[in-house]
Amino acid sequence: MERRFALVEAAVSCGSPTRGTEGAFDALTAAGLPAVFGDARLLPMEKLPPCARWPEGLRHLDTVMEVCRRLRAGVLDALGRGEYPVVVGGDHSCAMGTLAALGEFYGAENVAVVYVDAHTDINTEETSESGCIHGMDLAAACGLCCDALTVGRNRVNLLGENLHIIGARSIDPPEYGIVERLGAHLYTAQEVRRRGLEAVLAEILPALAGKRVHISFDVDVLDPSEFTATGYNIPGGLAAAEVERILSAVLDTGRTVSFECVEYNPALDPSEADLNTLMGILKMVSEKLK
Ligand SMILES: [Mn+2]
Repeated sequence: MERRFALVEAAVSCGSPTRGTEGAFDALTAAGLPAVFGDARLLPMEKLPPCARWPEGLRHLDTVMEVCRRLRAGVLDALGRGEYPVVVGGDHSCAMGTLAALGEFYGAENVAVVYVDAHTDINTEETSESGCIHGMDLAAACGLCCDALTVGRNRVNLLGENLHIIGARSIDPPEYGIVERLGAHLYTAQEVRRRGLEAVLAEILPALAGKRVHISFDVDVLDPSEFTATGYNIPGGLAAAEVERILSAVLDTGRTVSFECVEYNPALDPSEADLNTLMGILKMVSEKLK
């Protein structure tokens, strides 16, 4: 049977310091993304205003959590209809909503995540220096954060041992300890270069056996020489060809159940050069899934 897709919008930027990522769904839709995913069903989201007040250490908490609650409902709706959710952020705080849906639908212990990102996003509200929630989504999904960062039914939607982060190169000192304590797997961009991408993939892919796999792709993993339309341009990143290799290798396992693309900021892309780069990557993803 042919796979059917749902394109689910996560209209949030205030989990990050930079506005603009809430426009990514509209930009990608205008560029033809629904057709790329076989005339996907669209689940657009109202653009909520950033809130004016928040508790200490949790910037724009109410808006971020409302987006995540709506996103969870959208992803659950897609899964319930047998559709394959393609979540379009938005900043990476939306991963809390996606993972809440996946953890509930499949059972937290059955979910594995391949997190392709320049960051590890595994601060808690205690360790974060910025208070930006897009740096806490993995800690929240693994149940390490306060109740205010819980989305939906489960406090834990992902076990650390099933988390594989690849391409990170901007990591806060406390995050190393959290990764270790959770038993998560971290492959920095430096390690990918030192060991070679294939050696790293040869460790990750077998670990996905028996799991329902979610790919969370933050465009900031790309090297700034190839992609700059995102909140952080961190040198030493991966080439687009390397990112395509990672995504296609994971998709080829046949184990993925959802895909997420975050942190593209069309406001920083007047020439649409990066939109074209991203559409190329997403076309490859859709071909692998068809
Ligand atoms: Mn990132």
